[in-house]
Amino acid sequence: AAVKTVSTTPFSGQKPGTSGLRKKVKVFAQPHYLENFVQAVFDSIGDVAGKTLVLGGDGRYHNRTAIQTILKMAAANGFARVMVGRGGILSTPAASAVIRKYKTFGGIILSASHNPGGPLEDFGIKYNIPAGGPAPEAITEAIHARTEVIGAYRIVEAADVDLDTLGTRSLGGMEVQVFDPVADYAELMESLFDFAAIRAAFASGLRMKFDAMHAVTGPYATEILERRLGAPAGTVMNGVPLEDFGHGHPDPNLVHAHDLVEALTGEGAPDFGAASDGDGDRNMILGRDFYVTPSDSLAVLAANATLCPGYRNGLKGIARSMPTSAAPDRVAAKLGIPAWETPTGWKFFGTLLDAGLATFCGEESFGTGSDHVREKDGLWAVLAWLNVLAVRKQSVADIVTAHWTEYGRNVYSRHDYEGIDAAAAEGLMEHLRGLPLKGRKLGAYTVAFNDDFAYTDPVDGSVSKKQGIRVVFEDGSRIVFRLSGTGTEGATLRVYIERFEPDPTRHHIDPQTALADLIAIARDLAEIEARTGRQEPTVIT
Ligand code: VG1
Ligand code: CO
Repeated sequence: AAVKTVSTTPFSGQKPGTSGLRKKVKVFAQPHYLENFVQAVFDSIGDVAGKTLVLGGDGRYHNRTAIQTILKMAAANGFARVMVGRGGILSTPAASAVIRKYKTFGGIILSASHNPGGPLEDFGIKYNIPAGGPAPEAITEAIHARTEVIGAYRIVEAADVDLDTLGTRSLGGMEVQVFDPVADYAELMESLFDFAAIRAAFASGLRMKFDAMHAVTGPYATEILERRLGAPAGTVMNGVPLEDFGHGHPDPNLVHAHDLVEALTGEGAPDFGAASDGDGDRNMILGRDFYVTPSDSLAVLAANATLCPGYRNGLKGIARSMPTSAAPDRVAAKLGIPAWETPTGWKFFGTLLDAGLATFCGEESFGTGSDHVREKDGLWAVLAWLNVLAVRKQSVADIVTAHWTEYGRNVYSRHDYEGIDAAAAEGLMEHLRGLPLKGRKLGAYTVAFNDDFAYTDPVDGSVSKKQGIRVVFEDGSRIVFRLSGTGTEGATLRVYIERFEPDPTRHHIDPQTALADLIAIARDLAEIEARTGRQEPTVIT
């Protein structure tokens, strides 16, 4: 096929955020928009000639169209082979696993994660490096810089490739290998967890619901939970991936995964519930009438890691993002292993995992994972919990409350104000940045220090600034303010609130009650209502 060089002009704003470039489908569908970004990626990652690329996405609207374009551009740019998940499907953690297993020159993942999909909704793209993780900031900055000066892209003129039949075909001299997106991933999970114990637990009556939210984990969960582990048919809900996620918001939290929350409520509810997001990297964990915060989930899994065969020899360290609660740090201290605190976004865990400084990682935003891949991994967390439940034979609630009794409880909540005016949001952050708070008394709390979190990567020395305003009190309580880097409309303010409660008689108190005074302080301090017009957050987790 003929290679065409198409002249183009730069689009402004092709700057990857917390996890890749996310925009409305309408933006991506403009002529040259996707092409410019993809060419900028190929121009920024070194010599691609003769290399292999992994390609796939969460199945949302525009996924197949984008894949056809990227295949033709990969061929024109000299790649020898592209491995595509059948149907264009590949969860984010499965993409990471496949990049690592086949030692490819990285991969391109098409997803806007938990953001809604459809012609009027969101699309996204990101490049993952050969280690399997999201490109670090140096690379995303180079890609962005390239998009600002790009003058041409290369593409072959050829017919679309069949993505639905397994096997290898040729595209302009390049090999396109359509592979089973589930098999390698399922095999990896089987190598980490005690499938025999989990199978026995299901056989003796453990009941579970997994909500795939009509997103990418449907086929993965059905294969692993129902086929390989013998959970009854119907354990997986909403298991067929749809281009618009059934008009849903594929975000596994208490607001958007309401079907699951309802299913886990009341007498006769299953023992265990879990959900994952659009691209399969997030997880929410529920017991009967019990919600496990992602921060607690990481702490509990770390404390119980040796029950899972893949982690029988213990953990090298635990890493968490800065706004994540300090519950995992307490486990690390007890285990005598390092606890790391990184900026928000999985890309910051990569160097720690590569260097063998951490084994488990997590974020308060429903992200949990380990060194088995370089992305957070929703089903991994679900299987880790199943493994722990199968061995300990206790309820989710009993395991978590026993954990709090042993370690104390880091009472935690996040309040999101979505879709606020971008200028107002910037103004609010600027206002907080300048506040002289050290030593000031706010209600019952005295400010120990406040800053804008900056991080120096302990492995490669790279520095990331302005990663969130921290107000830390003398008793260790914290309020953190950040603006989201994944949204596509206006701005989203995230307020993270945390207080340590050592007293077990107070562990049952609802976090919104236990944190009420800090929540009020946060609102006052940031002047949220005056600056955004909002009296209440849109989402509380
Ligand atoms: C959010 C979360 C962050 C997560 C990121 C990508 O980013 O807070 O912890 O890593 O989403 O997750 P932000 O900048 O909107 O707060 V995913 O599942 O969208 O790839
Ligand atoms: Co995601």
